[in-house]
Amino acid sequence: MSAEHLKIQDLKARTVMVPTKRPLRTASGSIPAVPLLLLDVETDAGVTGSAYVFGYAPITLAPMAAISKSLREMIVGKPVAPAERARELEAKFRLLGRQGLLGMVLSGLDMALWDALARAHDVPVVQLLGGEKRPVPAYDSYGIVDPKENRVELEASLAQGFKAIKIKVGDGDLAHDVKTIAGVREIIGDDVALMIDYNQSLTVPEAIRRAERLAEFDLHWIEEPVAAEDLAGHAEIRAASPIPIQTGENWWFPQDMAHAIEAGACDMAMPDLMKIGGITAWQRAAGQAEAASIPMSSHLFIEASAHVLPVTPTCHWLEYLDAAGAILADPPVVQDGMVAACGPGLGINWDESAVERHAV
Ligand code: SMN
Ligand code: MG
Repeated sequence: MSAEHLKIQDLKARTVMVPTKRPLRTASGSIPAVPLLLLDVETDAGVTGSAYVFGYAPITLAPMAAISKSLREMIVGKPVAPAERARELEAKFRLLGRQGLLGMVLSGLDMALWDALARAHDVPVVQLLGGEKRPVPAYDSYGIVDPKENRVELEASLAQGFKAIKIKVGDGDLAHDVKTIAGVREIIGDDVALMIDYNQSLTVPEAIRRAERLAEFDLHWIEEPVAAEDLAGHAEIRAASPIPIQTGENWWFPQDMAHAIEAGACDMAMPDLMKIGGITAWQRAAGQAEAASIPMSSHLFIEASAHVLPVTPTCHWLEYLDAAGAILADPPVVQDGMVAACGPGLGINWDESAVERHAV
């Protein structure tokens, strides 16, 4: 069935607050429950494409639902052609710019359109992108941890086969970070990769100071040490740091990625499927990472990330942080520390009773 003959019939948006299995505490604030916008693109072939948008804070949900309602009028009757819809909507909002809630909804729409297109062909999205459902190495992503309190959980991650763990740090001084990291390293051993994420909480001099002091722990990366938009700051830290610098979850569309690479801001990249512009834009970001020989990991969006990472030339890690599992009929599965794409489509099927229970 060609995309020409698959038309958008409706766009439905629902909002939920989803409990997370783990407290999502970062040095720049906590997310006690996950605000999600659920998008369903209904088509004239009776196929529905589904995706979700991560709202970060409850305040985003009503405006994003309202944006979805207005977008509906612009796309109903048009073909399910994600790249063409993205091109059209980018042009339409050129004066406004897509950074912020509009871009988040547009990316969610892009993911739902790719889901609909793949479902209409009864294939997983990764296959539509020319790839295979190759399992991708995943790291278990924690919030701020206390090695003593979280020992059992960390050991359970290892038992699940994870070969990498990320923890959030920066909630105290350097001595506190050293104590936490040493404690986690003692639990996971030297053969499991350990990443740390400062969530933009340091100054450049402090980040350099901490990177130098933490070199003994063989860290896999230091993530977002300073404000995401401080590319020069990231580059300065990277030049001084004995530990690779990771960033990207806050890049808006491939243009931001180009600026970061140009600034020499990072050794590794981890675009967020929602902020980078969905599956359509992810492919363009992946091309940039390949050209710059930068390993590329995902941020959140486990289900869709499992479809785009296998066709990402510099595929690195999939972040396993289960934001939507509580409202999915079949949440993503980790097999020996790897995650494989599920289909058809993105493999996102709502657990409707759970959606109802968590509706806001
Ligand atoms: C993160 C931040 C905000 C919400 C979820 C996750 C974090 C990460 O920066 O990289 O996991
Ligand atoms: Mg992060």
